[in-house]
Amino acid sequence: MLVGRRVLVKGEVDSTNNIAKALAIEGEPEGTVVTASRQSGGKGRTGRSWESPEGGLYLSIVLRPELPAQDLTLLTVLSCLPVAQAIEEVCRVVPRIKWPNDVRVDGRKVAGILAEVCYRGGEPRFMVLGIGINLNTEPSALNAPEAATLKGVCGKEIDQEHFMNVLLFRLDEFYGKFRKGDRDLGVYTRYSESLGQDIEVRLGDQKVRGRGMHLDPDGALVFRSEDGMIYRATSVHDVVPLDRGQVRFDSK
Ligand code: BT5
Repeated sequence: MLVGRRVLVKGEVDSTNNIAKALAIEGEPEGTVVTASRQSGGKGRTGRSWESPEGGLYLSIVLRPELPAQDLTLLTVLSCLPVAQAIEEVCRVVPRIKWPNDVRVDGRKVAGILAEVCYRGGEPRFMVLGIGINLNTEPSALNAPEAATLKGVCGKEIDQEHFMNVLLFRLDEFYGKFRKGDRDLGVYTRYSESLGQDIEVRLGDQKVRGRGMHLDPDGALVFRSEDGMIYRATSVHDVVPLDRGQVRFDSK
């Protein structure tokens, strides 16, 4: 087992992604997982925040995939799959994946993924895959109107340790296959809420309505807009330059 061979369990932190990044810079081998019971500065993509009160699951994995940059984008997109599978296995509901990084139940977000790829000298050095799941979070503690919690969905408290074990097993299985070139796009498509569906995609400041067609090999979502234009939506992970003088993150 690679993913989860070392698991660091923390109380409150600013962001597990920041801790995992700091460890990775110091040479932490891949597979290490950092979890926390709360985050004071949980991060979403492009500067958004991730509400992280007690009861949720917050974890970040150090990965060193040695793959070209386009594969890292696809890896980010497809990593929703093991999260959805773990939820299905434990909660007996079938979640859907909204491209690029949302896992939803009945149209409400229960989990999100933030991958940060750190480059040095133009080359990807490592990737931190951060996953936030509203496990036993009290809905009243979440200031996110479209959120749902798994406790609410299942109608009972989820055993966090069991969930974590299932999730790490699924992530390890997924990552092992991905590194060998197995992309599991068929399985992904079955969980997708974006492929073959009518969707609305934000492109910059614009919202475009259309129908999801397929994923390009780099994880971009290809869709046809209502006026017949073909679009490629990209940009699924945050890029963190690690060249000297440009590193900025909080490590606690
Ligand atoms: C995400 O961003 O969905 C990525 C979330 C990743 C969180 C994990 S937790 C462990 C690791 N450490 C971190 O600091 N981050 C990662 P994005 O697609 O940008 O979605 C953010 C949006 O989701 C917000 O603007 C809110 O609208 C909504 N949101 C915030 N907190 C939420 C929550 N707990 N549940 C559901 N939706 C939420």
